Amino acid sequence: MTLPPGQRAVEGFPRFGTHLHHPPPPVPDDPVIEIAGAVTEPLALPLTDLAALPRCEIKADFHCVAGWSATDLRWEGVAFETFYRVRIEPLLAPGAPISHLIFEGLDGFRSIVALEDASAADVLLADHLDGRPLDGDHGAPVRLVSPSQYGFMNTKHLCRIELHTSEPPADDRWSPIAGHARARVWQEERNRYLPGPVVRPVYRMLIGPIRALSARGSQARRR
Ligand SMILES: Nc1nc2c(c(=O)[nH]1)N[C@H]1C(S)=C(S)[C@@H](COP(=O)(O)O)O[C@H]1N2
Ligand SMILES: [Mo]
Repeated sequence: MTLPPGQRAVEGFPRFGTHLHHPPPPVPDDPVIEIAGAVTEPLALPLTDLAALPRCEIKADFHCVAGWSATDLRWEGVAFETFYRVRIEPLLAPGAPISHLIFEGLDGFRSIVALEDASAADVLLADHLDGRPLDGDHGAPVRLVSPSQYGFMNTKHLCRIELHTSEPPADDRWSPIAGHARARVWQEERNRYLPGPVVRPVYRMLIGPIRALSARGSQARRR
């Protein structure tokens, strides 16, 4: 098993995120994905609509920028490329060449992903993990899965996709640990300003505390 540079395999699949100890957001009774930004008219797409699109399944490792990797996860859902072509493209304003998308979660988390990266064949709107519906820890009711990009691109609890014709400013752009704009794992694009290998040891120190806090808010733990 080969992992991307600077990654170490962990046992299982921990809950992890900037949500820290906060419990997962409640899933609305009738969840939607809002499509907004450079569209002729914003739309709230009921999640039940995903069932009308062809299903796909991938097996992939998951890599957090802090340095842990969960291996051999089986995700099911709809290929993002399909969703984009069938549900988003018809809404686009003419002459609005989309370059970036903002994926937003019910907890307010956001990831800014280049359309080129989101269009890769292994990028999914996933609603199942290892044969079971996605739980709160891993992003219920649906999350973005982009295995070739670090975890922070993989927005959980997805509720909104905003379309942009140029790169929007990142929320964390002034932070010394600002995430890389592409965040490709095999290129080790961890940090916006510094090379991946340089930030490895600093990021690794964050794993313990963030993991412990995230476990405190875990759905599994409160069951
Ligand atoms: N909505 C939301 N999505 C998120 C996060 C978050 O805090 N909130 N954290 C990101 C980070 S940093 C990582 S590593 C992965 C972790 O996914 P997991 O909790 O399923 O392991 O989710 C990403 N997506
Ligand atoms: Mo992460």
